[in-house]
Amino acid sequence: MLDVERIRADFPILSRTMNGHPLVYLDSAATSQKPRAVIDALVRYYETTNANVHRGVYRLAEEATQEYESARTKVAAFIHAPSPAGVIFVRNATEAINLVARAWGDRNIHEGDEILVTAMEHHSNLVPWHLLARRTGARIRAVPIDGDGRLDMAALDVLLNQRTRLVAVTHVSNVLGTINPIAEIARRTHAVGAALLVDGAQSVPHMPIDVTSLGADFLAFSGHKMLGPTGVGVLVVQPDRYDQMDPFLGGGEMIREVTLMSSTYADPPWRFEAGTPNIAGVIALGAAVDYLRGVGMEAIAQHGLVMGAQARALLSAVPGLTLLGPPPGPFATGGVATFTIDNVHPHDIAAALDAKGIAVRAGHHCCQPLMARLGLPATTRASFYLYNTEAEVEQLASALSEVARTYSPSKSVASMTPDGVAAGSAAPDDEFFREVVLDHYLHPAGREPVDGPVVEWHGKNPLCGDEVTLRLKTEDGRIAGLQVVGHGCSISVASGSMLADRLEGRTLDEARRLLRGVKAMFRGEPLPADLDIGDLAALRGVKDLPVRVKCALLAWTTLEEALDTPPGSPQEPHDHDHS
Ligand code: C6P
Repeated sequence: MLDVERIRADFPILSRTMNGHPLVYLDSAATSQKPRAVIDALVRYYETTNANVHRGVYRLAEEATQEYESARTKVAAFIHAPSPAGVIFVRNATEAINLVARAWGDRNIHEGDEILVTAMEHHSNLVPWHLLARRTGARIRAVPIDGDGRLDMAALDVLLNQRTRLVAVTHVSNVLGTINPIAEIARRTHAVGAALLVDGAQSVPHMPIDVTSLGADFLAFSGHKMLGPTGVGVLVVQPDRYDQMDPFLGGGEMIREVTLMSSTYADPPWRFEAGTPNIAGVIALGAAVDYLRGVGMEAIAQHGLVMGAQARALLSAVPGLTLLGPPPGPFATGGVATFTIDNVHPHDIAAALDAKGIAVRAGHHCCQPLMARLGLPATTRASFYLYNTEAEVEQLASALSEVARTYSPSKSVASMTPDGVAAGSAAPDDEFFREVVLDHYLHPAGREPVDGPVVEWHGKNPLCGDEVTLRLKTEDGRIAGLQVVGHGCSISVASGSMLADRLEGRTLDEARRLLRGVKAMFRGEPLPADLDIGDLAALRGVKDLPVRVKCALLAWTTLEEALDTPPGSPQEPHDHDHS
């Protein structure tokens, strides 16, 4: 059992308040908080040891080099790499995977070869392979998941074949918490002669890892998710794969000898660390590893299971809430609780929680193919780490119950509670904002169909899955009919409803003028004194929330395109992306 109160005392940020409440940080899967020991390591390096590494022939530079290389030894021991030479420092897990795609992939993957990914991969473990496939003519194939959010191992067997060169799979899903059976996947991958890359971004911070017994040829992870600073990540390479890799970035540090016409290269890992590395970051990552080992990775994994189980029990009692992924245990870490609530957009959930000081992530979590597989535009995710308490999970559950009540279709606006509100932290104390936005959200205007010839435009915000379709009928320079349909968060739907409200029956010039005014308002610019924006005034505060400005503008930028359509042009549905 962890002494969580003692651990919390090591994390200065956890004593902050947020929107008048103690901060409840439930977004460690995005990035973890940092203990004092890590912050001190950064500061100490700059105050006492700052010099470039592997270059200076003076004592200070030797000290810096020694600390940098000692962090490499710590990281190697942490994940049981065969030797520190197998540990390459990069910026993050994303760069680690891209390094494999370039240094190993460009040399070993050819036209007609197959790269196997899975339906639960983060974009970081998809896009580098898309790019590689484009460069080489290789083919991407994807292992599906089953209804419980687990990998379909029978499908893996069907997909693996003599053309498979690489299997790239996450160890733990950042959305579902699923733990993939890596050792078994490695056995099957190696049986067809392919290599295995494991994305350890969500596993290395949360459980004991032995890269060799996992059977991973490559293991990628990020320091910032395991108490370390941002800007430092790790690629672990098994020794027998080094000879299959070409240098990727060229420059200082990675060379043995350079003439004007050619160069030879340093041994790994330095061959893959061109230029001055993130010295302070690497040293502080070493401090993070010390901290995690001091607490104990077994105990941290156990704490994740306890948090996850408690979250599942409490959250499943929230009306309309559906949890995704397998329950914590052998098939899931418990480090994440990802869910949807009927009739409430994830952005609204996150904003309402923020108003209570609770930080969670909402959106597609950089897993758009997984969202498509689940049939969801977005979800909300609470994620836990060693400093989270059972009391925080209780706070989360009770705040979510309030959110569910606020959005229940039978809810009357007048009886809303001040905090658990749609618009949430856009203006947590602004009653006008809350009431007007929620009213438009629950009873949107402009839903009635428009008869006759219309111009139809479709707008989408892929960040959160918000969509809107405008059907516009014009007669004699006037808007004779306007239908606004779609789905999205409260701000996006309310803004579309206000648009319909304000524009029906207006001239096209008036519509353009209002459109310019609304765009100016979201840029924080003053409005012409004679421009009456009606309920739209309630959205003024959104200008301070850049992510939500996109939600608020979606219907308006879609309208702009509809208005700019030359008369007589084909009235075909048209997709436009306003991300
Ligand atoms: N996932 C999340 O909120 P970087 O950005 O390179 O440090 O990590 C990328 C990455 C790769 N794989 C997995 C499984 C991940 O979860 C992440 C990062 C964060 O889920 C930020 S999108």
